Amino acid sequence: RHKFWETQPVGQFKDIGDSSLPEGPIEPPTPLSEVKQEPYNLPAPYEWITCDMESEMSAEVYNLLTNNYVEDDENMFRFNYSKEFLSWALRPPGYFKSWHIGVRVKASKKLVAFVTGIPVRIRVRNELVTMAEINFLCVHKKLRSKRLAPVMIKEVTRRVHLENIWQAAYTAGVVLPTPIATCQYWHRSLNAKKLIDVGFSRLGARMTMSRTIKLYKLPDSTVTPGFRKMELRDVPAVTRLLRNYLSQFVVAPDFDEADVEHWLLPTENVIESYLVESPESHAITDFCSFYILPSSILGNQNYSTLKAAYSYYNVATKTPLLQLINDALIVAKKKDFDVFNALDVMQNESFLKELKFGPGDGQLHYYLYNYRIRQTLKPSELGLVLL
Ligand code: MYA
Ligand code: JJ1
Repeated sequence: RHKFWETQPVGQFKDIGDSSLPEGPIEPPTPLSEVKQEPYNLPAPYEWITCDMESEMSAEVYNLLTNNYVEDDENMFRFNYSKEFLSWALRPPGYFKSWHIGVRVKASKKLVAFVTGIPVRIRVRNELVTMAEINFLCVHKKLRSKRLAPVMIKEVTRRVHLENIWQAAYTAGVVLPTPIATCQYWHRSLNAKKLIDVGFSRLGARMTMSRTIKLYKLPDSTVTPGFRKMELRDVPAVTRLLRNYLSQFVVAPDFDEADVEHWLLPTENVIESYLVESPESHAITDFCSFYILPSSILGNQNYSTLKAAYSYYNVATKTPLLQLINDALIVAKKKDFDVFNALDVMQNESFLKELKFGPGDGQLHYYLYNYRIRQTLKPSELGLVLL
């Protein structure tokens, strides 16, 4: 059934429930001298390129993804990651340019496929594992189903191995062998009228437009005293809060101050982070963040872009989590986002229903490469959000 994935060191469907298999690496590292030194062969018309995300290449990558990346099951919306977002997502501390891989047509130089890795430290229970996070796998619509994706995956694997890294983490909307967890997308309407007009959501039974708009109404300003935007000086305090919070999950990133500065410090049109500074003690007690990922609206006369915010990492030690996220919704509404999305990871279940999120029609499956987990995890055991 999975001609490619059956050959890879990933949990296989036939092994589900086999408790004799140990947790940890599926195969041992090989000596670096035994890692293939030359790139894998591509079909003759194509060639590999390493994409410099600081050069004009980034515009080509942006165009490929804008026209060919992930869509919903009815092909009504397509992720539209911005150039600034891609530059941020692909250049964290310690990134490798060689992991930003393109395929282009030799004759025309046209970019037709892309895949990326970035380095990350992930803790699985008590084990710290250096991994690659694989994302932005994309093959041009006209070149689908020609088995290009397996070659791209083998090539990124080879380049990760060359850096002496032997595990990876990735997410996908499709089921592959085999998810460590399956998560549900939830959506909180901020601009209910537009969402209905573009087919993102529907008018509920026995609901009118005006009742719906009223249902999702939010206050004009945040309610938590001391709620403010995160700044550079907050990095040490936020790192402490986040490290302590993430320690409770089975799978979570191991963030140091450099990672927090990169991944959580606000960047215009990319990532927003807020925190609560106690008006008395000035202690940083709570923290919330969302990243900005619009979707193209395919074939609508009136609208071309859906402005979406995605819940990222949130930590509440003093403010109730519900109130903290409600403040995030208020901020997102003020900034004109149409919808606020969240997965049911970490403690998100505790606020989704009460804050009027509804379940989406999409799921997100989480995977590890060359690392076996004994049992499928609950979404609430995951402390990891990929972009
Ligand atoms: S997830 C986002 C993926 N991108 C999209 O969905 C964008 C729109 N779609 C496309 O561009 C294409 O349909 C893609 C497949 C490129 C997805 N992850 O070339 P094919 C398997 C892994 O004929 P195409 C993200 O970015 C499929 O099961 N495998 O198919 C994370 C089949 O194998 P098998 C996938 O449709 C990516 C084979 O590919 C995916 O033309 C993580 C068919 O190839 C998928 N999303 O192209 C990648 N979709 O026969 C893995 C299909 O066995 C990383 N397939 O069933 C692994 C770790 C590597 C590093 C390791 C380091 C140590
Ligand atoms: O956005 C998604 N679904 C939306 C739109 C559905 C349009 C028709 N298919 C949705 N809307 C309902 C919202 C409603 C608001 C009021 C309350 C009730 C709910 O469900 C879905 C997620 O649900 N998104 C996708 O399908 C996009 C792909 C998801 C997989 C992503 C894989 C990415 C891999 C990257 O590494």
